[in-house]
Amino acid sequence: MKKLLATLTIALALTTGVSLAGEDAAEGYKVKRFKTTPRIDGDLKEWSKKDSLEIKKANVDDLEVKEAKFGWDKRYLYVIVQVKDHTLLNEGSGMGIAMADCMELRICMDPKKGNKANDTLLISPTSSNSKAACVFRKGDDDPKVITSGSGKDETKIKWAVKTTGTDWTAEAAIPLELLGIEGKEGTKIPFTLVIFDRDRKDVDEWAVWHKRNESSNKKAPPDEWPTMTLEK
Ligand SMILES: [Ca+2]
Ligand SMILES: [Ca+2]
Repeated sequence: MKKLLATLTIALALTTGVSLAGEDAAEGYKVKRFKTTPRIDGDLKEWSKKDSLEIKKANVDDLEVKEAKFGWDKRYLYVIVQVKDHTLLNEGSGMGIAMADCMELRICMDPKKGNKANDTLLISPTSSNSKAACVFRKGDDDPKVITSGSGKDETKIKWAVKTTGTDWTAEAAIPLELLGIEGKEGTKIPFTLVIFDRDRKDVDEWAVWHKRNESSNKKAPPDEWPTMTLEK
Protein backbone atom coordinates (compact mmCIF):
# COMPACT_ATOMS: atom_id res chain seq x y z
CA MET A 1 0.00 0.00 0.00
CA LYS A 2 2.79 2.37 0.93
CA LYS A 3 4.49 1.78 -2.40
CA LEU A 4 1.30 2.44 -4.33
CA LEU A 5 0.75 5.72 -2.49
CA ALA A 6 4.30 6.81 -3.27
CA THR A 7 3.81 6.00 -6.94
CA LEU A 8 0.56 7.92 -7.11
CA THR A 9 2.15 10.93 -5.47
CA ILE A 10 4.91 10.98 -8.02
CA ALA A 11 2.46 10.63 -10.90
CA LEU A 12 0.41 13.60 -9.70
CA ALA A 13 3.47 15.73 -9.12
CA LEU A 14 4.59 15.16 -12.70
CA THR A 15 1.54 16.65 -14.26
CA THR A 16 2.01 20.38 -14.37
CA GLY A 17 4.49 23.17 -14.68
CA VAL A 18 6.71 25.24 -16.85
CA SER A 19 10.35 24.71 -17.65
CA LEU A 20 13.25 25.79 -19.80
CA ALA A 21 12.56 26.66 -23.40
CA GLY A 22 14.36 27.48 -26.63
CA GLU A 23 18.00 28.52 -26.47
CA ASP A 24 18.38 27.90 -22.75
CA ALA A 25 17.23 24.31 -23.14
CA ALA A 26 19.40 23.64 -26.20
CA GLU A 27 22.66 25.32 -25.13
CA GLY A 28 22.40 25.39 -21.38
CA TYR A 29 21.84 28.31 -19.09
CA LYS A 30 24.80 30.44 -17.98
CA VAL A 31 24.86 31.35 -14.30
CA LYS A 32 26.73 34.50 -13.28
CA ARG A 33 28.63 34.77 -10.02
CA PHE A 34 27.47 37.16 -7.31
CA LYS A 35 30.15 39.61 -6.26
CA THR A 36 28.13 40.75 -3.27
CA THR A 37 26.18 38.18 -1.24
CA PRO A 38 22.46 38.61 -1.94
CA ARG A 39 20.08 39.08 0.96
CA ILE A 40 17.64 36.16 1.13
CA ASP A 41 14.40 38.06 1.68
CA GLY A 42 12.19 37.37 -1.38
CA ASP A 43 13.18 40.70 -2.92
CA LEU A 44 14.65 40.79 -6.46
CA LYS A 45 16.59 44.01 -5.98
CA GLU A 46 20.13 42.59 -6.02
CA TRP A 47 19.30 40.31 -8.97
CA SER A 48 18.70 43.09 -11.52
CA LYS A 49 21.82 42.37 -13.58
CA LYS A 50 21.23 38.64 -13.78
CA ASP A 51 19.57 37.15 -16.88
CA SER A 52 16.25 35.42 -16.43
CA LEU A 53 15.82 31.90 -17.76
CA GLU A 54 13.61 31.61 -20.77
CA ILE A 55 10.70 29.64 -19.36
CA LYS A 56 8.27 27.75 -21.55
CA LYS A 57 4.79 29.19 -21.50
CA ALA A 58 2.52 26.69 -19.78
CA ASN A 59 -0.42 25.56 -21.87
CA VAL A 60 -2.82 27.14 -19.38
CA ASP A 61 -3.63 30.85 -19.22
CA ASP A 62 -3.39 31.51 -15.52
CA LEU A 63 0.27 30.64 -14.91
CA GLU A 64 3.04 33.15 -15.58
CA VAL A 65 6.62 33.04 -14.34
CA LYS A 66 7.84 36.64 -14.45
CA GLU A 67 11.43 35.92 -13.40
CA ALA A 68 13.49 32.80 -12.81
CA LYS A 69 17.16 33.38 -12.06
CA PHE A 70 20.19 31.59 -10.66
CA GLY A 71 23.44 32.91 -9.24
CA TRP A 72 26.38 31.47 -7.34
CA ASP A 73 29.39 32.25 -5.22
CA LYS A 74 32.00 30.20 -3.38
CA ARG A 75 29.50 28.73 -0.93
CA TYR A 76 26.01 28.83 -2.43
CA LEU A 77 23.83 28.29 -5.45
CA TYR A 78 21.17 31.01 -5.38
CA VAL A 79 17.74 30.84 -7.00
CA ILE A 80 14.84 33.26 -7.25
CA VAL A 81 11.46 32.88 -8.99
CA GLN A 82 8.71 35.44 -9.25
CA VAL A 83 5.31 34.01 -10.14
CA LYS A 84 2.15 35.86 -11.09
CA ASP A 85 -0.61 34.14 -9.15
CA HIS A 86 -3.70 35.80 -7.67
CA THR A 87 -4.86 32.72 -5.76
CA LEU A 88 -2.36 31.16 -3.41
CA LEU A 89 -3.44 27.62 -2.69
CA ASN A 90 -1.43 24.96 -0.93
CA GLU A 91 -2.64 22.90 2.00
CA GLY A 92 0.23 20.43 1.88
CA SER A 93 3.02 19.65 4.31
CA GLY A 94 6.38 17.91 3.82
CA MET A 95 6.86 16.74 0.22
CA GLY A 96 3.07 17.14 -0.13
CA ILE A 97 3.57 20.84 -0.89
CA ALA A 98 4.50 19.67 -4.42
CA MET A 99 0.76 19.12 -5.04
CA ALA A 100 -0.24 22.79 -5.33
CA ASP A 101 1.32 26.26 -5.72
CA CYS A 102 5.07 25.84 -5.37
CA MET A 103 8.49 26.01 -6.96
CA GLU A 104 10.31 22.74 -7.49
CA LEU A 105 14.02 22.74 -8.26
CA ARG A 106 15.73 19.45 -8.99
CA ILE A 107 19.46 19.03 -9.32
CA CYS A 108 21.26 15.83 -10.21
CA MET A 109 25.07 15.89 -10.09
CA ASP A 110 25.29 12.16 -10.86
CA PRO A 111 22.90 11.64 -13.80
CA LYS A 112 24.07 8.04 -14.34
CA LYS A 113 22.34 7.14 -11.07
CA GLY A 114 19.11 8.54 -12.53
CA ASN A 115 16.25 9.76 -10.38
CA LYS A 116 17.69 8.23 -7.18
CA ALA A 117 20.38 10.92 -7.22
CA ASN A 118 17.97 13.86 -7.59
CA ASP A 119 18.17 16.53 -4.94
CA THR A 120 14.84 18.35 -4.65
CA LEU A 121 14.05 21.76 -3.21
CA LEU A 122 10.39 22.73 -2.83
CA ILE A 123 9.21 26.16 -1.73
CA SER A 124 5.53 27.09 -1.47
CA PRO A 125 3.99 30.49 -0.69
CA THR A 126 1.53 28.90 1.73
CA SER A 127 0.97 25.42 3.21
CA SER A 128 -1.05 23.40 5.76
CA ASN A 129 -0.39 25.94 8.54
CA SER A 130 -1.04 28.94 6.21
CA LYS A 131 2.66 29.81 6.22
CA ALA A 132 5.23 29.58 3.43
CA ALA A 133 7.07 26.26 3.46
CA CYS A 134 10.38 24.79 2.32
CA VAL A 135 11.40 21.15 2.01
CA PHE A 136 14.67 19.65 0.82
CA ARG A 137 15.26 16.03 -0.08
CA LYS A 138 18.74 14.69 -0.77
CA GLY A 139 18.42 11.85 -3.31
CA ASP A 140 15.88 9.42 -1.89
CA ASP A 141 16.71 10.26 1.76
CA ASP A 142 13.97 11.37 4.14
CA PRO A 143 12.84 14.89 3.28
CA LYS A 144 13.94 17.71 5.59
CA VAL A 145 11.34 20.34 6.43
CA ILE A 146 13.21 23.62 6.81
CA THR A 147 11.24 25.86 9.09
CA SER A 148 13.42 28.82 9.97
CA GLY A 149 14.86 29.89 6.59
CA SER A 150 17.87 31.42 8.32
CA GLY A 151 20.32 28.69 7.34
CA LYS A 152 20.69 27.38 10.88
CA ASP A 153 19.22 23.91 10.40
CA GLU A 154 21.28 20.89 9.33
CA THR A 155 20.94 21.58 5.59
CA LYS A 156 22.09 25.23 6.06
CA ILE A 157 19.65 26.28 3.31
CA LYS A 158 18.44 29.88 3.56
CA TRP A 159 15.07 30.71 2.05
CA ALA A 160 12.35 33.37 2.01
CA VAL A 161 9.00 33.99 0.33
CA LYS A 162 7.39 37.36 -0.32
CA THR A 163 3.76 37.69 -1.46
CA THR A 164 2.07 40.83 -2.80
CA GLY A 165 -1.48 39.74 -3.61
CA THR A 166 -0.71 39.40 -7.32
CA ASP A 167 2.73 37.72 -7.17
CA TRP A 168 4.75 35.43 -4.98
CA THR A 169 8.52 35.36 -4.96
CA ALA A 170 10.72 32.61 -3.56
CA GLU A 171 14.44 33.18 -2.98
CA ALA A 172 16.93 30.63 -1.65
CA ALA A 173 20.61 30.00 -1.03
CA ILE A 174 21.56 26.31 -1.17
CA PRO A 175 25.04 25.29 0.03
CA LEU A 176 27.05 23.93 -2.92
CA GLU A 177 28.47 21.29 -0.59
CA LEU A 178 24.97 19.96 0.13
CA LEU A 179 24.39 19.50 -3.61
CA GLY A 180 27.84 18.03 -4.32
CA ILE A 181 28.67 20.95 -6.61
CA GLU A 182 32.20 22.21 -7.09
CA GLY A 183 32.11 26.01 -6.81
CA LYS A 184 34.26 26.94 -9.81
CA GLU A 185 33.77 28.37 -13.27
CA GLY A 186 32.80 25.79 -15.88
CA THR A 187 30.93 23.46 -13.52
CA LYS A 188 27.86 22.07 -15.30
CA ILE A 189 24.71 21.37 -13.30
CA PRO A 190 21.84 19.28 -14.72
CA PHE A 191 18.55 20.63 -13.38
CA THR A 192 14.83 21.12 -13.84
CA LEU A 193 12.80 24.00 -12.52
CA VAL A 194 9.04 23.64 -12.42
CA ILE A 195 6.44 26.05 -11.10
CA PHE A 196 3.12 24.58 -10.00
CA ASP A 197 -0.10 26.53 -9.94
CA ARG A 198 -3.33 25.39 -8.38
CA ASP A 199 -6.21 27.83 -7.94
CA ARG A 200 -9.32 25.82 -7.05
CA LYS A 201 -10.28 23.33 -4.37
CA ASP A 202 -13.86 22.78 -5.51
CA VAL A 203 -13.01 20.86 -8.70
CA ASP A 204 -10.91 17.83 -9.53
CA GLU A 205 -8.10 19.52 -11.36
CA TRP A 206 -6.60 16.29 -12.57
CA ALA A 207 -7.71 16.83 -16.16
CA VAL A 208 -6.23 20.32 -16.30
CA TRP A 209 -3.05 19.28 -14.53
CA HIS A 210 -2.66 16.46 -16.98
CA LYS A 211 -2.94 18.95 -19.83
CA ARG A 212 -0.16 21.02 -18.28
CA ASN A 213 2.16 18.03 -18.29
CA GLU A 214 3.41 18.70 -21.80
CA SER A 215 5.14 21.93 -20.84
CA SER A 216 7.49 20.36 -18.29
CA ASN A 217 10.75 18.55 -19.11
CA LYS A 218 11.21 16.94 -15.69
CA LYS A 219 9.85 13.60 -16.88
CA ALA A 220 13.04 13.11 -18.88
CA PRO A 221 15.87 11.14 -17.22
CA PRO A 222 18.51 13.39 -15.57
CA ASP A 223 21.09 12.79 -18.32
CA GLU A 224 18.65 14.51 -20.73
CA TRP A 225 17.92 17.46 -18.43
CA PRO A 226 18.91 21.03 -19.28
CA THR A 227 22.15 22.21 -17.69
CA MET A 228 23.35 25.41 -16.13
CA THR A 229 27.03 26.34 -16.24
CA LEU A 230 28.77 28.42 -13.56
CA GLU A 231 30.46 31.45 -15.11
CA LYS A 232 32.43 34.49 -13.99
CA1 LIG B 1 16.95 39.26 -2.18
CA1 LIG C 1 -2.36 29.48 -7.55
